[in-house]
Amino acid sequence: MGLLFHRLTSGDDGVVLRLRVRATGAEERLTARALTSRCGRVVQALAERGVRPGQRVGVWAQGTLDTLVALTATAVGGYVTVPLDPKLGPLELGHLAKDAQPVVALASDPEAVAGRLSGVPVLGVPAGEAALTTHRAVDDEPLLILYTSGTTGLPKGAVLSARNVAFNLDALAQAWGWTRADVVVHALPLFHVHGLVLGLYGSLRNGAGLDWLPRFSPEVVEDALSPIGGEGKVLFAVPTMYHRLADAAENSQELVAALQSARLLISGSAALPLRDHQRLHRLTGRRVLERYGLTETLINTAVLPGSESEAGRVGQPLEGVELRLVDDARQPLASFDDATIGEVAVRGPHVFLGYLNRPDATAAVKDEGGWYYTGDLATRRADGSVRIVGRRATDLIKCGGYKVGAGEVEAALLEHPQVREAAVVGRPDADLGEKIVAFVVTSGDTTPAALQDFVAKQLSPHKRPREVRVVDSLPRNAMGKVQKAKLP
Ligand code: MCA
Ligand code: AMP
Repeated sequence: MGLLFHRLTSGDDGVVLRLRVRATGAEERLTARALTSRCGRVVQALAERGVRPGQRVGVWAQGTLDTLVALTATAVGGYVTVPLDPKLGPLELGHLAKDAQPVVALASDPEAVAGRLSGVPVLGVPAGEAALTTHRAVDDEPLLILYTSGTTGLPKGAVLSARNVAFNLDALAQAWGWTRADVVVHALPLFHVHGLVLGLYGSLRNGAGLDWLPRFSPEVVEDALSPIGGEGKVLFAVPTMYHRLADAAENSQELVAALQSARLLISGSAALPLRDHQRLHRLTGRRVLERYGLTETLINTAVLPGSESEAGRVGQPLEGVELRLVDDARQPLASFDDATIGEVAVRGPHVFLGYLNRPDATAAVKDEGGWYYTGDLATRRADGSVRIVGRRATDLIKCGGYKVGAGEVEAALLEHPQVREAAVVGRPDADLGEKIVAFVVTSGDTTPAALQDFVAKQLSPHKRPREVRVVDSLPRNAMGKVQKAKLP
């Protein structure tokens, strides 16, 4: 498999990274040659500070071109990258500092994050250039630690190796025909698989480059997709973004034309409702292709170009991905009838190394044979194509494509002095897929808005309940356990 990022080995003058901010009209670019030498300088600066390959380096994922440089440099330099959401709250930050213990963190605006990750010095992304003397090979060592929420407790750090990432990106390149002719456009955050691994690292391994839009709006996507005499681009987005694009396209021929110009429209991170599939097809004549994955496994299945869309249908296993459906005892089900429901289990070189410092949690999801149990419920057709129909854990909520554990939000609410009891659930929402709804029993005169703000400050704001309902009591069973199914 050779080196991790083919795009950096050429050192040509093609634009490899472009960043657009609609509000300011700003557009910044870097060529492959410039990116390579910017990375050389970052690696040099880390070495000057005594940071050695294999050590963990945090990168604050701020909305700048320098963030893309830092995330590329830590990868090619052989460090273990820990991407950090600049909006992490104190509950998450305290845990992350102790759990991942990065030796240093890079930030394009160090002042904005100084002191947030206790004990971790912050280094600005150096501006100069230097020869890049290291180039990460596809090895089995950790490349990334990505924090992901579970049903209870604090987020876990999923450790992914360079081989996990390279193998998966190669399989996606094959499925989508992703080549050096493709520029990816996305407006996703850079601290999750979708925006970072597929968007940035995928473009550096497979494609011509990435157009990154640090803030999503239909208008900025329209600008970025519009071809200037060149090839169509590939759009990566979560269903909430496609929903908002469909809304905006109802009244904008320019946006319709921009979407029509794309070579591929790819959706993932959550289910794209059939209604939005159909609306986008009606408006543009184009099909949105779904792919299905998890932080721990990267991408497992993808709908191939030219296929029809169907609710929940996420395509066939990628090349090299073993996939089966299992029953409650984790025994394989033989059915391919598109009716029998089982849990999706996967095996292959894309499955993560494990959770950082959590062998117990790793053993709960990955067995000795290498099978990873996703918790997602699905059916399967004779051609192997998978349809996701639900999820085992009702305490996992997918809101706007972000995974949020109900337990984490409940724990944050219970930190509030006037909250006596809290139960958090996901409720269907046309825009967000699922919205986070909290039922609380309070002992004072706090308001729903105050509790939303409170959670938005303790945790990343996207984990805040979009609705808070104050109730007299929570339904409980004889053992005192909250019965969430009985909540209104
Ligand atoms: C609102 N905000 C607040 C409050 N209310 N801040 C503090 N206190 C409050 N009470 C702020 C937010 O911080 C944010 O600030 C702004 O208001 C809007 O935030 P929000 O309402 O959360 O945004 P949204 O409009 O709902 O966002 C929709 C979105 C977003 C853009 C689609 O959900 C998104 O980017 N989703 C992508 C998730 C993703 O990448 N998932 C991939 C996981 P400001 O305006 O300053 O920003 S990887 C994965 O799932 C697997 C592997 C896979 O298959 O891909
Ligand atoms: P995360 O841990 O944030 O990576 O989220 C992984 C979860 O997102 C999976 O277990 C699925 O429940 C969900 N998911 C990702 N892609 C899709 C998709 N195309 N359709 C339905 N669910 C999806």
